[in-house]
Amino acid sequence: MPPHEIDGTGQHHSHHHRHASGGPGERSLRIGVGGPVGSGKTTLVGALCTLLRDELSLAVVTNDIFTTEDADALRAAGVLPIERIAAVETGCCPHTAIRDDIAANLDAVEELEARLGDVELTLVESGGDNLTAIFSKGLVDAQIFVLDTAGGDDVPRKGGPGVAQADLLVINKTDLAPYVGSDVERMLADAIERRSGKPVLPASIRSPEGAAAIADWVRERCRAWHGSRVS
Ligand SMILES: Nc1nc2c(ncn2[C@@H]2O[C@H](COP(=O)(O)OP(=O)(O)OP(=O)(O)O)[C@@H](O)[C@H]2O)c(=O)[nH]1
Ligand SMILES: [Mg+2]
Repeated sequence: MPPHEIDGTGQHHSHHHRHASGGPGERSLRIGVGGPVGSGKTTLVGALCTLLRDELSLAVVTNDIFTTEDADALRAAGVLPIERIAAVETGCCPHTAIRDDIAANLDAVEELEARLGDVELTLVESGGDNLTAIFSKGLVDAQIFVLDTAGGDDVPRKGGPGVAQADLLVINKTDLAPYVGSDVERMLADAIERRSGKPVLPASIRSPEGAAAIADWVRERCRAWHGSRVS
């Protein structure tokens, strides 16, 4: 029975009590990519695919509320074979609660891993306002949070779970900072102050190479997860 389906007894079944099974080395490393609408999450996921696809077996899960636009964009860009990209429509079901999004995502991740067989890294892009799901340790092993200079340079100062807790914070669109009156140095300093030593990286992903430092961080996480299997 698919998640959320109601059976003849009127009972609501969902899989939200499930947790990710398998530990380091036993399945793909699952990394969530979250952040405000338009900050560059899909662009980052595409760039990471381009930079890492020759050395790692990759899969991608996208989350849109009512469409599959992000998955369509990545498929159209040809960053991975289309069968390695899956879309979850988070708003498609009348019973959707945030916790159920974890189950729908977990189903998508596990389906990709089972079907493709060899996945080493799965990137999960969260819908813009769907923070809880992407920060669940039941879904992903690590999180990247993407802010951008056009979203206002006071966002890192204001903090919040993405800024404070993500394993990697990206300040994207540094190329736009002069045009939108944002101070990148201040954004970086404010972010560092709120993150007790966790990394912060500036980026401008106008081409995949703009995500090179982020790809290095992902590569390192993958190496730690898979041990000697990834060289
Ligand atoms: N100038 C500039 N534009 C960027 C950069 N990164 C992404 N963009 C552009 O910003 C827009 C939004 O990027 P997306 O990757 O779709 O953002 P998103 O966070 O996935 O958006 P949603 O999924 O709708 O929340 C696109 O037009 C990108 O081309 C950057 O570093 N610099
Ligand atoms: Mg997107």
